[in-house]
Amino acid sequence: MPWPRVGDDPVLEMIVREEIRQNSTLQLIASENFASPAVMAATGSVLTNKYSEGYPYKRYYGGNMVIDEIEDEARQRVCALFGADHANVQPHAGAIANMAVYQAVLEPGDTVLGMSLDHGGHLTHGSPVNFSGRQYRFVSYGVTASDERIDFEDMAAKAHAENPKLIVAGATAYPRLIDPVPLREIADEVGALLMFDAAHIAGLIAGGVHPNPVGFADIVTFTTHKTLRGPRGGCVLSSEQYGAAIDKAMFPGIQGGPLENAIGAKAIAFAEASTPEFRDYAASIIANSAALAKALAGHGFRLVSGGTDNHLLLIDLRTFDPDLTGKEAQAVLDAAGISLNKNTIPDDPRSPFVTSGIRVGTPAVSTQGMGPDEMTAIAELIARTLRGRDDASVVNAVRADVAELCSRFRPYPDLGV
Ligand code: DSN
Repeated sequence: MPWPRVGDDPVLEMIVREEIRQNSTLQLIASENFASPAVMAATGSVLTNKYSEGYPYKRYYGGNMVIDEIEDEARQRVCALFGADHANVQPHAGAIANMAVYQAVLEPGDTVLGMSLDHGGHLTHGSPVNFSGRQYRFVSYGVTASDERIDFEDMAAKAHAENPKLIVAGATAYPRLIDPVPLREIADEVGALLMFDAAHIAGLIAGGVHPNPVGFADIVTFTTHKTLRGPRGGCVLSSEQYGAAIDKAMFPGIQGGPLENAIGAKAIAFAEASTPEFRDYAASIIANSAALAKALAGHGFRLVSGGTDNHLLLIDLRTFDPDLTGKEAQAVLDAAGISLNKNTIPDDPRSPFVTSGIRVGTPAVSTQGMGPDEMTAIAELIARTLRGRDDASVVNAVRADVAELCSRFRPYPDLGV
């Protein structure tokens, strides 16, 4: 049978255009990365053809002898990587991983403590527009007004007042290290379970530059495609005590057939993340964030919390230009070949569709091998674009400089042109 090739289907040509975009523009979205060719080969492999509902050696379909080996290998590798007892590698996404945990340990209406979305949490940490906020009684904690770091005092007071069954830690737009020790202490004081959503920082933990919540949290969830640099997907780690309930919640509770192509790719990513090279990579993410923070502050941007300990920076644009919104900044930077996202800052006076901030991340540029000198250059490109945002010649000149920079650090030299 003749399979379609580039030229037969416009979508295949669109994929080539996306390869060119990724090779020639700057990817500063904090939750994105460049997966290795091995991870992408597994994602695009024949594993996509297989139905394997169930778990290794307990499937509802035949023909799973190889698939069982692959999924079991993924589970063993991720347990070894993070020192966990039990792993479920089937979640299609981080949101599904969190949903399965809630389904495993909560009843509808139970009280949960989670970080508020507009202080850096996640939709699944209790946003009223998300299933989490609709099915469970979430109470939010956030950051202090003074130093914009997690307000552990307020979290403890709320835990004592509300008696939550579960405390959810973790964030998507928080530039500081999250220490699992005070979280465990607060959970123990009120007899709550502790779930740590490590989606953003899983690679920093695997690379040894952030503390490992396994052993402190009862359950750890994460995505595999952010700092961990694997395929898109999720994972849940737990002690054996919660393993069976989480597995049952994932399948048959929520998902049907797992994406075994993604699971094969996860296994490869877990092996990649256990190498000394990955530890160097994780350290470079942190060093690059620090360099970018310093350079951006030098251009007049205010960094939420005054800096960064991780892979991202949250920038309050108002000191740079009080009229500049995150929405406008994202659009003009896109035109200049710099991809990032608008983001609310704590207690943002503007709506989440407009925002006063942008979020900037270093995982992808660090994968490309860029270092502190390139971070200084990127800060200058961002500042130049935003200062000259009304002048197309400025934006076009930056776009040319971005292309020149990226031509020296192409993530996929064999793809696109
Ligand atoms: N979309 C992810 C992020 O950008 O942080 C969260 O789900």
